[in-house]
Amino acid sequence: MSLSQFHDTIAAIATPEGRSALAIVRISGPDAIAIMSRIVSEPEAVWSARSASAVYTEIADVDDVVVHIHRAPRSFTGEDLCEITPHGSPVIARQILDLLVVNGACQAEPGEFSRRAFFNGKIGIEEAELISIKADAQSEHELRGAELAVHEKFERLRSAYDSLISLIALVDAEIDFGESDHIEIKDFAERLESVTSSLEQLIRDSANRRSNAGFFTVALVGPPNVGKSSVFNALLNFERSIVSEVPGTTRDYVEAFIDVDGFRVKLIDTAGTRVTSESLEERGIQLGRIAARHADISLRLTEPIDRFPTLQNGSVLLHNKIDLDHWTEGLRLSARTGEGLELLHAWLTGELRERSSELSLVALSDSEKSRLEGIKERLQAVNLDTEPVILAEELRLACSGLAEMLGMNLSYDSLNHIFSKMCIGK
Ligand SMILES: Nc1nc2c(ncn2[C@@H]2O[C@H](COP(=O)(O)OP(=O)(O)OP(=O)(O)O)[C@@H](O)[C@H]2O)c(=O)[nH]1
Ligand SMILES: [Mg+2]
Repeated sequence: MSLSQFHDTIAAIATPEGRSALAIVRISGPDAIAIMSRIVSEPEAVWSARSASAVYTEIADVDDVVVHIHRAPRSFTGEDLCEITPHGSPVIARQILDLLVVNGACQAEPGEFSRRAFFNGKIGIEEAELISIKADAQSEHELRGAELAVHEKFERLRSAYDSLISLIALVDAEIDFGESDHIEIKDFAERLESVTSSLEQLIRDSANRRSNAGFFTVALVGPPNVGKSSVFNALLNFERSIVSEVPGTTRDYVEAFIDVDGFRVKLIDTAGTRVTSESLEERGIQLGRIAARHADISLRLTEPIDRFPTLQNGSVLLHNKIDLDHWTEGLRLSARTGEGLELLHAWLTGELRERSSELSLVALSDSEKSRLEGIKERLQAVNLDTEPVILAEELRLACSGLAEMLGMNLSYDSLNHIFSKMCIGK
């Protein structure tokens, strides 16, 4: 039996548009199984299917599909839920969704399946936030980092909440039994101060968080012909940027994503820097400089004839063409023979590890930050000399703000904020 508070049935494509072996279309709600059985060639099989079982059937003129049937309340949303798996073409998935809608389902809003799961008590607020992260993460490190950030935030909020609850319990006991010697004022003040400073620390840590948008940027810079495009292609393992012995070959900057030991890296090949009278080349050089300035790591390439390389704000020297002359110091490689490429990879991995550990662990959204500021200020304004009844009320108000951030008594607006960030079908 469904305990769901929702009366309509929603449907959506849960997989991204594009080529894939299989796709998933989801339908959830009180009429999910009835609507499902209207569009398949074996309705009885769907009707009588046990929860968490699969039925292989056909949707006429569309595709043969597998339907996983989950009955309320034993499903992700807590409602009757079917997951239809057709072949991967987006055209097929869309035809199935259209059929479900024609037969009575509504198109789901972004995050609506998770919203239902939350309201029906199937997932908590932390899990809901993690679902969104799991759908968006582009690299292993981004995923792990974001998971830790969410976990850390909730841990710290929970700990502040628990401490406040125990302080409120003390004041309540004072109100109920009048046992004033139960409250040690000095101890009480210290405990309250420790909650306030833990919230302050949380806000500070999140302000320090350096966002890297899920990837690091590495720019290859230097004068013409040192082999920037050759190193770029070697790291990509693909001929993406044009290489030639003519200085000034790269005019624009070229970008590509690579994976460096689980880190997602945007690699940028730039136009060789030199004095030129050509306005197009000059513009290309300027754009390259800007890209390099914003990069996390800027690698300044040299070749044997480039004797006195100029290093700018934090760039790192990388000697190329060691097949022509031998360098004994620093990072060195030959894009032509591949010698030193592995060492460059290892060096990059080390640098990225170090930089990612600098990213603070806590992630607060702007609205969470301002709510926490409000709670902190409320706590700082608490007057311990006041009547216990008023004191309890002041603490309760601050505590209810934390409760809301922890997913208890959430307002409609804050829920919308969380779920609307998710994709459709989640
Ligand atoms: N011997 C040797 N030649 C190399 C090496 N790397 C690149 N070259 C050659 O150096 C020349 C310039 O290479 P590019 O990769 O186009 O150099 P670039 O720095 O991108 O040059 P611009 O785009 O003009 O700024 C080409 O003829 C390459 O084949 C290397 O490791 N060894
Ligand atoms: Mg080039």
